[in-house]
Amino acid sequence: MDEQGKQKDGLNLVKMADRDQKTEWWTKSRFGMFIHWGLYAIPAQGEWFMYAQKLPVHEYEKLAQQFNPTAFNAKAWVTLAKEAGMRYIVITAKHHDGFAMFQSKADPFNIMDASPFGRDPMKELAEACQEAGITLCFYYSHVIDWHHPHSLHKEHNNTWDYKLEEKRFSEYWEGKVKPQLRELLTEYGKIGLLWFDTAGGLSEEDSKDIVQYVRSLQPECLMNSRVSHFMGMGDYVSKGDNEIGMSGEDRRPWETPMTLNQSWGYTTRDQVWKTAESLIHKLVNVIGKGGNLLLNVGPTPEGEIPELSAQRLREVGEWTHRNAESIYGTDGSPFPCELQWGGITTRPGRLYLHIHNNKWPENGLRIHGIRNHVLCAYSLADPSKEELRLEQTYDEGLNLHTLSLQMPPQPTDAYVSVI
Ligand code: FHN
Repeated sequence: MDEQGKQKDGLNLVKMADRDQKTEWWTKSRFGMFIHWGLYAIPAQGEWFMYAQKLPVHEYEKLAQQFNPTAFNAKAWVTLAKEAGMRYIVITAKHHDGFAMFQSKADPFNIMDASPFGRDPMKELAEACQEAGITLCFYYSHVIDWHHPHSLHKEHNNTWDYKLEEKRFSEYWEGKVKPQLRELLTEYGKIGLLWFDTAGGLSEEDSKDIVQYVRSLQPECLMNSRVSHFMGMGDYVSKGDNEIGMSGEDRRPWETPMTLNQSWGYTTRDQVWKTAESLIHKLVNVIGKGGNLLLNVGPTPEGEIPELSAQRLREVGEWTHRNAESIYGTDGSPFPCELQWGGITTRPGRLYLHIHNNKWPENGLRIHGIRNHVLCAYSLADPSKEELRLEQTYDEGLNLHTLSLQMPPQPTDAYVSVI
């Protein structure tokens, strides 16, 4: 390698090390709560309501006058996140409808100035998170804003109130986006990450501008890759919605945003709910591939997380709490392939097998390729730590190491064994 190449490589290594250190709290957390909450909860047809109905701005603004979520209790939301085993919260500070769910001097279309509520839910959440040791993060729709006359996205614009050719993007960018980001990053304490969304059409220059801007305000605050559609931007990769992907696909840390039903914002129409069991399997799938899961709830217009969602999260929480050791701070599976029976996480000296109850082969589970001498195996959720029967063999002809493990006497639905 020539001198220039070496330097470049060296730089990349330093950058990777910096990145790993910066994202460490987040990769260790593994599981977060996504919250889509805004005026769109009132019509209860999801967060794209304004766009789908082509509702004029002056009509949509009327929702703000009705928005009075007096049942909102930041502590209750944070407690639920903790019960579920989630370690960070990402809430929509502003979604595509342009309504700020925080006090904003930059735009009067915000919860303090345009609604009768008179409270800043982001302030209350910041306090509750701080108290509970949960990291607060903000979702901010930086390109799509159907309320602002000058926001400009590649596809999804408010063309019923505003003419595309009259848009002056810099007025939106300098007049709303940057001032509001400043508010979010200076008024609410330390923010874990900014979750940007749908950057279609954002120029490379503006992408760099926003990254620099955030860094100048809170250097430690992470940004997801949706900050820009240019390759490699942001501190980690946001997968597509509900997309888990393959092991080793991303060289950077990654996260799957996932819905509990099929919607993000509160809706009464969609009643197709994932069961707690399937959520645990999705969590296993994600963490087994080394990623994070960001699981969404859509609170009601009154400010409550619907009981159907809360109930599922608590059930997932029973599992995450029993198996915490195998989740937080672990690495993904050393095997790049999909495993029929579940997933694997690791930490030095330990291999956690998350085996789905129905997938136990009757005469034991066989895993090929583990050369280390396995000392013992037991079910992590079993308080007595009773050892499971195991056998390790080596087939010289095939050069194949095989570990056979017998099923525990009383397995739960999705559970964990430790080796
Ligand atoms: O359009 C949004 C959608 O409303 C929601 O916020 C999701 C969450 O990942 N992101 C966008 C679509 O990818």
